[in-house]
Amino acid sequence: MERTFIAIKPDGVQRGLVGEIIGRFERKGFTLVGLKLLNVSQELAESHYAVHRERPFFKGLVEYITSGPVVAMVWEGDGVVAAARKLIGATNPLTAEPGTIRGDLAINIGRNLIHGSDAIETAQQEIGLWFTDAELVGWEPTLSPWLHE
Ligand code: DAT
Ligand code: MG
Repeated sequence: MERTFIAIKPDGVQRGLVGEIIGRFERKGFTLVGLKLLNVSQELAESHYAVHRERPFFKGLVEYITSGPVVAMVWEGDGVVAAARKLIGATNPLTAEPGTIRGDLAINIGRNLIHGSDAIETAQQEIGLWFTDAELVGWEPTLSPWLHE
């Protein structure tokens, strides 16, 4: 089953939007299989954002993600990687569509609330970086027949 890595960044936690954001994934019908609150180390932040290492915003990005607690999650479901990106919206919240998490709840690219893996391979890599196998819980929601024909 397809899985993706989602993180509510420190602004989402500080602004009290954890429940709001988790609720959107729950209401869509995806299955939560991993969840923890953590302070992100410099090392984890730099590994997570390694692809952006040469970008001018890299230092600020690492400072932002390490600036307070983050809610790290793994969500499961058919097509969850791409669908989560749609729920999240465009990187710049000012251009993100209304109805998306960033479009509804944020205004600044440097405070865009949430991370979501951009591809299936990236998701597998990020899940392995943030979670151990023992921290992931596979389960079959009893609601499943009402979500899948
Ligand atoms: P996304 O988070 O939508 O996957 P990304 O992977 O391109 O976007 O970039 C990672 C984060 O880096 C993004 O959430 C916000 C920040 N970022 C991206 N482009 C930026 C830019 N041009 N200026 C400032 N921050 C930027
Ligand atoms: Mg990205």
